[in-house]
Amino acid sequence: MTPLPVLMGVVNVTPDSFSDGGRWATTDAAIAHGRDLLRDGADILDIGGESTRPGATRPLVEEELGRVVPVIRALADDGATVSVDTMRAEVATEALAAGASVVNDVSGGLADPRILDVVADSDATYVCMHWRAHSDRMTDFAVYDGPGGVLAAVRDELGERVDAARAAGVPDARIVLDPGLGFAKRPEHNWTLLAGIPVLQSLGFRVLVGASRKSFLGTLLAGADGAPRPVDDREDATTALTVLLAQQRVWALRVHDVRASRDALHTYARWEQG
Ligand code: PMM
Repeated sequence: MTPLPVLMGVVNVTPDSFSDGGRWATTDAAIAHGRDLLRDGADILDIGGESTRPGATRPLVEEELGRVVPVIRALADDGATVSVDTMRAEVATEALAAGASVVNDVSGGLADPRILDVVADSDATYVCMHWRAHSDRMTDFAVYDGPGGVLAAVRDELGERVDAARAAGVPDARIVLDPGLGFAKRPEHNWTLLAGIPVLQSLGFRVLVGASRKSFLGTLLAGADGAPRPVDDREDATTALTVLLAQQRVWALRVHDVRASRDALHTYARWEQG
């Protein structure tokens, strides 16, 4: 059997993330949450200090550093594999020095191109996500009118980001691609991208997907009054996607409820054995 996806557990050290804003906003709460996720079966912990929910404004670099560095240091000292969710070269540098081994850049090097040099000068894995604009403006960029629609655009734009990473000296083996669900994407774009994972895999890189609790699931599960399903009630849909994406042989899944996805993968693995 091909390997199961790696589970990346989310630790948002932010007051305002859409999925869990404020719940782990202090250093101690974030460290304790990271340890809980490890016990639940996380393979990687993804520590972020900038909310990317639609409309969010950016923290100062000092604020972002103050949020993530102590959490990364503590969890890396525990022996965890730690990822930093940042678009900033300075934050990536400090995170790697504190023990992170994955740089998860939701802008794919567009927000701060120097981050590619930081990654090239390290041994870090680079998660290169499809992105078009910062969160305060991204909904204006959710337009995919070209030939092949959203799937061709995301494939081609990720290909351009791969070229930039290669030019900075990042080897292919350290690059992971991510379609960036919800980032300048409307619900129908997300579903098209999920159905087109093999097209993105055809670029020849590992693929990571972050679907957990996102608003397109809230739209899918809207009540009879049209109100989206609240963010804390999208877990069953998220877990269904965990199984479907495991069948697609993605390399990693970025999830909030690691235990639910771990149980789903365990069940899937047993099913595959027959
Ligand atoms: N989504 C969010 C944040 N970081 N990183 C990657 N690689 N892929 C994603 O889809 C992604 C991400 C936003 O979700 P959150 O507010 O729950 O962290």
